[in-house]
Amino acid sequence: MEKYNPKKIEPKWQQVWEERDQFFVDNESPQKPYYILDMFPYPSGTGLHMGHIENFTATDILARYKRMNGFSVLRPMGWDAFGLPAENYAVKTGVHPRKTTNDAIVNFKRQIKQMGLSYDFHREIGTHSPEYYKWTQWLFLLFYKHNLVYKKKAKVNWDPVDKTVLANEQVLADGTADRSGAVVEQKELEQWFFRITEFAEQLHADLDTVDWPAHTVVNQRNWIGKSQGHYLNFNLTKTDHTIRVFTTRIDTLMGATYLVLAPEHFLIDELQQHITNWAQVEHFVEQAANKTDRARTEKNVNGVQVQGVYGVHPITQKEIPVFLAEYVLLEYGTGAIMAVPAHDRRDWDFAKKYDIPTVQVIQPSAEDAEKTTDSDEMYEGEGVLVNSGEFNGLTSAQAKEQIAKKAKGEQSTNYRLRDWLISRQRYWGCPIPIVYSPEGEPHPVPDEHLPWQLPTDVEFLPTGTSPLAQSKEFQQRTQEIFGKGWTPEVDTMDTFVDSSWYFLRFCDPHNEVEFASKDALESWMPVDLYMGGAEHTVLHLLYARFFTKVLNKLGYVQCNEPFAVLRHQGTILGEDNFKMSKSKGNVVNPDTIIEMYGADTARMYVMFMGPLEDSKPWQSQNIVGVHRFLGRVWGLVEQTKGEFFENDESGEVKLKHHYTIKKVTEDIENLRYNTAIAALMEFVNVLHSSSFCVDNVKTLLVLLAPFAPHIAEELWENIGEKGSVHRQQWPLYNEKYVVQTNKTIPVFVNGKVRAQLNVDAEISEDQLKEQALAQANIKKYTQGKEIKNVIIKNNEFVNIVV
Ligand code: ANZ
Repeated sequence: MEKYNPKKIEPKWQQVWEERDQFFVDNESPQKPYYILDMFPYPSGTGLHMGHIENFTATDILARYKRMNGFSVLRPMGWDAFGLPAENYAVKTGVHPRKTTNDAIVNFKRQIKQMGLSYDFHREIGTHSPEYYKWTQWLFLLFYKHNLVYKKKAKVNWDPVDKTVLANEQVLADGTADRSGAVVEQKELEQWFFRITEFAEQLHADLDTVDWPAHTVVNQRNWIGKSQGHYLNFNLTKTDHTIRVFTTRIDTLMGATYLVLAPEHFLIDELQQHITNWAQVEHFVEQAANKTDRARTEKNVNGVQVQGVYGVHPITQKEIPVFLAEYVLLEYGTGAIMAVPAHDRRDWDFAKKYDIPTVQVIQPSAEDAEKTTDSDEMYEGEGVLVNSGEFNGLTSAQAKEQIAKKAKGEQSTNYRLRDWLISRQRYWGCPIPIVYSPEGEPHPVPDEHLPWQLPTDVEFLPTGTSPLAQSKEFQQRTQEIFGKGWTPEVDTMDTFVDSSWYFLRFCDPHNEVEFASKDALESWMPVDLYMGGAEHTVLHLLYARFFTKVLNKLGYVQCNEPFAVLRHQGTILGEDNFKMSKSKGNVVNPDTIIEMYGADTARMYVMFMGPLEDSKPWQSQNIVGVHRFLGRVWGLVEQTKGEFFENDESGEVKLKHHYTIKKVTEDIENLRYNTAIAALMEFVNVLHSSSFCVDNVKTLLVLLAPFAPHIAEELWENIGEKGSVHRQQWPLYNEKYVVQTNKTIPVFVNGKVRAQLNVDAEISEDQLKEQALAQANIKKYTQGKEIKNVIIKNNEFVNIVV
């Protein structure tokens, strides 16, 4: 008998699949279209990491399974190929980013093929290719035409080492850049923006329509930051000006003891003649201007009083002081607040520091008072009004209405979301297709000049201006086409723009007249399953949703949300339980694993490690176990080759056969691969210890095929079957033979056993609860009583607290 040798069979089948073009999927009337997408990788010089392997294997299993169930599966792969690492490498070594990137892509593809991943490489795209970025530019101009792109001077985070603008989330809490470590500066630059704020409400509301992990939805909502509140005007003494504030807590108005303006607020200059400490105010404004938003808002209560001017409380008509404070940001709400130190943590800290009176106006309910961890005097929740004159005794909700009426508050909804700044002063990105007339007016580059090519004659020196500005060819090209004195835009686009629409291009990647045809988009979109890491995806997901909504509104795509279902794989940690990192020396390299055990073992082990969405440590001895399992499968099938027994199976084998089909099917549908693999292992154990017929082996190989595609294909051939195992119909089970493994679960009411339930061992908690409450004897003990809690522990007992 030949031994299991993955080194021999894996390259063989990879070549056969490629020659047969096995994973090609056509756009011509696909049957049951199903779109499975991985977050496409940045092709880094270090190759695939374990996170990629986990992500791509998980979707590969589903893709292969879906094909065997008669679906036309769109499973593409491409490269998010523009970006800083390749450019920084060029700065250091002089090697052109295109070369570094293309070399990395070759390596990624080699590794992906070695893993036996079933991508349709006819649909490969790279965001750095002119065929692709032509359409990125076309989309930019479409947005421009519809007033969804604009240019304005903006204060930006400037990294003086990388010499580029950074997004807020690239600036760490201590005010340094996450990549270079430099202290980030603030700089005013003319920048291009996408008007994403116009879609804030839809981006918020439509989160109700997607099947995404709860914490990802929460992150999206937080980023959008919707809040309902009121605008309210405070008159000022000595002038006709008013301070307009935005507050979500107008019910606390009677506790407002001072007003605050952001240091950049326009009123400050207008009030200059009345301000008696102008020098102090001016100095404060200047020093605040150099700080990042984060440095200004985190644990910072620096401020200064604006002396000589007072606000007038709209209800009591009392004068209250006006301050400038770093924690109030110009860009949010109106850039001014009414401060209520008794009910807002930052106002509280600020008031303590500057000795401002505090008035408690909200009394928590007894229950809330118990829960709150706030200091005795500071309470941020809602409750009942006190010290509020005519409003005393009202609840916060009632008071919001009545106080708003009396103080002329205007109801309004606000969003924390800002417009998306897309200009980058870098080379390795998509050129912004804009040229300037000699007068400096921006004009779109006409469609016939797209792709507006990225020039190649640039030096990779970070000078602080965009590298494209040094390209002679770029300047000449612009003058030749548009005329003397015309100049090109030299900034490139944020690479998030490239990845905001790539999933649309995959539907129709070779289209030369449209970014994708309507038919193709209608066939495939939205993505049925989108899979990728949970980290760093808030913005990508938001931007992709924004693009989809714009294109939906303009009639280009039919769907309103791009990703119907989203799942995140958990992080694979090093053997030492720490995040894999070079410095810790705990990185497991996929190439080494394939070399040692083969791709089938690597795939199966990574899926067997634990629940897909959990983070879990690599364990060398366990991968050996998985490898041994595949060896057992090999031995079992080889040993019995041609010598199958009659169809008269022992009862146990038959039951296990049907049970395994059911279990593996349901587990794959729910991405519970670890338990599916465990079921396959049990099945093999039973087969080992009994006599069985050929049907059992066929079922085993078909069920194994999505997980370990090479060995399944080889053994399929070895037992004399025709055609690819991956083109077999997924097996069906017969309910009749699926024995439910039942168990008995005691049901307690207030700690006393009142019933015994006989249920399927895998019953869901909800069903279990329902069944327990429906028992006659349980009803007897719960009737007419309030059910306070139903505790279910690992489906071992139910305890009802009344
Ligand atoms: C009075 C008040 C009393 C507030 C209270 C809170 C608690 P969200 O929910 O995030 O929208 N605020 C408004 N504009 C601001 C700005 N530009 N910079 C910093 N803070 C600002 O937050 C809205 C609340 O944040 C507003 O409600 C305001 O403080 C503050 F017991 O007004 B509140």
